[in-house]
Amino acid sequence: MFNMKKAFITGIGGQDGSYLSEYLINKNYKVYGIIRRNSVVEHQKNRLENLNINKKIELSYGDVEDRTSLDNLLKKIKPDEIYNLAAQSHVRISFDVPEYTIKTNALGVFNMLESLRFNSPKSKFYQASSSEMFGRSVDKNGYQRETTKFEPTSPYGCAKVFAFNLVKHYRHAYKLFCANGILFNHESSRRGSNFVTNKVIKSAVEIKLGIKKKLYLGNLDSFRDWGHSKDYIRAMHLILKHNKPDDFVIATGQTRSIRQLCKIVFDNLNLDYKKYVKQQKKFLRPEELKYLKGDSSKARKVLNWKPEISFEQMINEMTDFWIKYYNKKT
Ligand code: NAP
Ligand code: F7E
Repeated sequence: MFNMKKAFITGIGGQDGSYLSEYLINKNYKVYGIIRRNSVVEHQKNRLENLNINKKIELSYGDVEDRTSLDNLLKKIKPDEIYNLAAQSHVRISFDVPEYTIKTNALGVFNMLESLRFNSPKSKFYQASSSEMFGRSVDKNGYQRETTKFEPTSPYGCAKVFAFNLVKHYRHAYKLFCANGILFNHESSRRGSNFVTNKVIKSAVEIKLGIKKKLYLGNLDSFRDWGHSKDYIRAMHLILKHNKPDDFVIATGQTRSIRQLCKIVFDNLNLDYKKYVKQQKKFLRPEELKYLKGDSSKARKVLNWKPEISFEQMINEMTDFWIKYYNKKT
């Protein structure tokens, strides 16, 4: 018990937070996290509830917009590692709630860094930066990498760029161990079902089972580089294990359009996606990020990281999840 490493995770109840907790507990870490108050108590720890690690995590109420809660916890815990995963993480919704998105995703990071600086300056800090920061920008050879300039196309992306720069600034100004993981899209059966992969898969299964007739989507012609969350949380840990704070792109290097995603998912269920997929205006964005394909050579070389779960395995895992979900219900 004596030499147990301590990790503090914001956004612990999210997709990545829940996988990261499991991963670190298996590595013998003591894991702390903050959750927000929810008026439906049963929803408070939804993703953590059924995990056998639930009892091993120490949860407190907290919010990255509430500096007092952060100060109290960091002063007491003095974690070895801090993973700042808290965010309003839905890009399209960031156009509906830009102020809340900016407060959490930009000012929330400022609160975390200030709290770290004054209460636990020896902690290593990981910031959940995003490929959404690249926006319109693609290098000539069709990839985005650490040196590609940022041209964000959403309130979400703009807030993440602010946070990215602040993290670098605190690294240089105060000599703190502050690192950015620039993660491309990553999915799993724990992904929110209003993100495109899980929305397409859940709906395709519902159509197969006769629960639903059509699937309404927005832009079918944007491209994304999709990996598995389990591979990406390993990268977060490696980034903090590295001997110096730095910034790393984490991506598979493969890109597919939403249309291709639909074809693959529906084909797997012996359905013709063209019969069921319709476009609806309300799912379009005021500005779209059209194309993402990440070059993660730096992480592969320096951190010895590479993705282990293929796109096809991920799609199968997510499809099986929804089939089992509906089988249990009937
Ligand atoms: P997620 O499932 O949406 O989880 C986000 C978590 O943040 C939720 O538990 C949420 O709590 C919490 N949260 C929101 N606002 C908060 C606040 N003000 N204070 C404290 N907690 C707050 O997202 P994810 O997919 O796990 O992503 C994790 C992080 O990586 C996010 O920062 C996201 O922006 C970033 N990222 C994600 C991807 C991706 O493809 N998944 C790619 C690049 C970067 P509630 O449950 O109470 O809402
Ligand atoms: O959209 C298109 C949509 O919402 C992917 C977040 O984790 O990754 C994620 O952001 C694409 C876009 O993810 C629908 O227009 C079409 O081109 O699954 P998404 P995202 O916006 O790429 C980045 C890296 C993050 O950091 C974010 O936190 O799919 N699309 N029709 C649709 N998208 C949604 N959600 N719903 C549709 O109906």
